[in-house]
Amino acid sequence: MPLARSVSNVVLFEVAWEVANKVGGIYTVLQTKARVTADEWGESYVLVGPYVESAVRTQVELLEPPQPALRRTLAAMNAQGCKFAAQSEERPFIVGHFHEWLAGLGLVLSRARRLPVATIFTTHATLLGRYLCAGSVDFYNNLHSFDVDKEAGERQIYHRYCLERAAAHCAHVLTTVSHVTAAEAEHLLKRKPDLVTPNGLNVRKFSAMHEFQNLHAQSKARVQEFVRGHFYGHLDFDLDKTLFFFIAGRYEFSNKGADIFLEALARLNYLLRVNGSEVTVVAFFIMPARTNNFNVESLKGQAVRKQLWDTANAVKEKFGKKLYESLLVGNLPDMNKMLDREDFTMMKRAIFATQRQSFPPVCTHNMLDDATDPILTTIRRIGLFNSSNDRVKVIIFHPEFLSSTSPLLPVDYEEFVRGCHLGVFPSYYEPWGYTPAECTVMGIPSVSTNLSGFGCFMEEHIADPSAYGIYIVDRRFRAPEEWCAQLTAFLYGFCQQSRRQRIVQRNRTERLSDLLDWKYLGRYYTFARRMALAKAFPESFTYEPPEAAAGFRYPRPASVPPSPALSRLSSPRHSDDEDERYDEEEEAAKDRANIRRPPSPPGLPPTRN
Ligand code: G6P
Ligand code: 1S3
Repeated sequence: MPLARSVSNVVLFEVAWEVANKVGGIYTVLQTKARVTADEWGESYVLVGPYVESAVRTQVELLEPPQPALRRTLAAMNAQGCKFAAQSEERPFIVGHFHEWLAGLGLVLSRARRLPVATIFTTHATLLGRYLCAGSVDFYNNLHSFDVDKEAGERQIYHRYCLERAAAHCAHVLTTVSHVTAAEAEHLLKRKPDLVTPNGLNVRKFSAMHEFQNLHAQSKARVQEFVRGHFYGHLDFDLDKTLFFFIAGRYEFSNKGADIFLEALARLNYLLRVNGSEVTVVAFFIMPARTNNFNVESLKGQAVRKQLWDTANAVKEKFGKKLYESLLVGNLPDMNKMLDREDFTMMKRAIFATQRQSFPPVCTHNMLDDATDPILTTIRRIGLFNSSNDRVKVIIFHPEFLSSTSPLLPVDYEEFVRGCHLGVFPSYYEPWGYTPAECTVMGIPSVSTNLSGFGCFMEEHIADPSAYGIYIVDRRFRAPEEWCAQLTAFLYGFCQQSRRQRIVQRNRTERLSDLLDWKYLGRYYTFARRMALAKAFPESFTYEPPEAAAGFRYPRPASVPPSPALSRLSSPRHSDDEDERYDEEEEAAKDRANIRRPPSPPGLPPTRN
């Protein structure tokens, strides 16, 4: 039963810099969570964010506030600049949920002024953690021993750090997005979070089980078209045996694991070459950096492809017309006369345009910091230059977002992900990590790490993650050389799968979607609000902690033999012969029956009156 229906005099304010203001992952949290929160709270749910004119015009519908108390407050705020006046006759209970240090000031002031507000602070990372990891610090092994004030001071973030720490300590309830970040907060902010609130998504359910597989095929065709253009003159590999890997996210070279991905790609290139593999891998890097637009060679590639397409169509038209005319008069066509000299000249010209002296570029844009860019300098060091011998090709995109209006690759991010085979996110610093989660709900396998919130969450809920296409690199207990070796083994194992095995694996990956749905994960936010109300207003609310370990538990897929010896292989573990006997529907039905599901969402916060 929704909270709002019974406790009608509670209002929830959720405050963040990224409300209707897309900066990064917190925007995704708030935007995707809005529906389940509004279902629970109805009109007693208010999101507060910065007024960004362009965002307001495109994302906000301006309405009169329904609650009289809120109307009066807003009118008073308007009249007095931005001063807060909570003048309400009904005196509703208020929950103030603040995200990140930028919104933390509101929380600290609410407490300093002793306002009757139950406060929650959610930190999606720690400032100091992010800064320390971006340097060359052995972060996780030294977490307990950093001199936090000194470190924050040296990095010139002391004022921000103090605000974050004050908000964490002032809040009735402190939450963060994963157990990894909970440990970090405990040591760097000196308060252990009361609750972990993992990030969810709105999961789109298809009526037919294979609809998302069809979407993969359609989107892959778009990516293949782009690759045809980009590699013109060097298309000496079979696109039907080409796999698309990608990494995407904020451009933090080592935090996001772009460094070990490149190293593993170099090793994969070697392995595919020496083992005479027919597979080619195209690896995309989508990380925003400073550029001054597309480079000429990349644009030319797509123009050449278009010209070849137009030429082929023109010849086809003429050929078809002659064929038709010949059939009309009852004759089989004379094949030698179907194409004339002009046609051959046109085709030769088109082929001539595909001649190129250089290798296809590794980057689609002119980089402003070309000489120092960490991805480009690493590529120069490891020598992955898209030469014919290379089985691994690299393409780097540096636009802010992929866009369906791009002259190079006209697809949006979702379509691009669906068209790829594997997302690779071997992060060192990743409080949660939406990118592999998004892959999962689209049925695309991914690599993450046990230093990312997502990776740990999946390890916790799935008996054999890799069987479901969730590969987790151990960056916590192993040395750097071993991370690279393990990542390379995952990538090489993936390349050895047959098409049938990839299809099976995508089905399994997509089956995990429920786990990442706000319909399930929204309950952690519900718990946090209840706890805050009970701490702030103990005379009116009580709180019972959620049952321990009451989450989902996915067993090994029904058709995977549970032998540890076999689990060393990349999954799913079918030979092609076994694939013939494999029945997806049957496996899905068996798995569904075996999944341990959490109890239904909690009901009302117990009230004392
Ligand atoms: C989907 C489609 C199949 C297609 C397959 C390609 O499953 O429904 O028709 O053959 O994708 O898979 P691949 O892993 O080779 O891109
Ligand atoms: C943070 O954004 P980031 O990419 O800077 O918050 C996200 C939402 O909680 C989280 O997914 C990500 O890991 C954090 O790092």
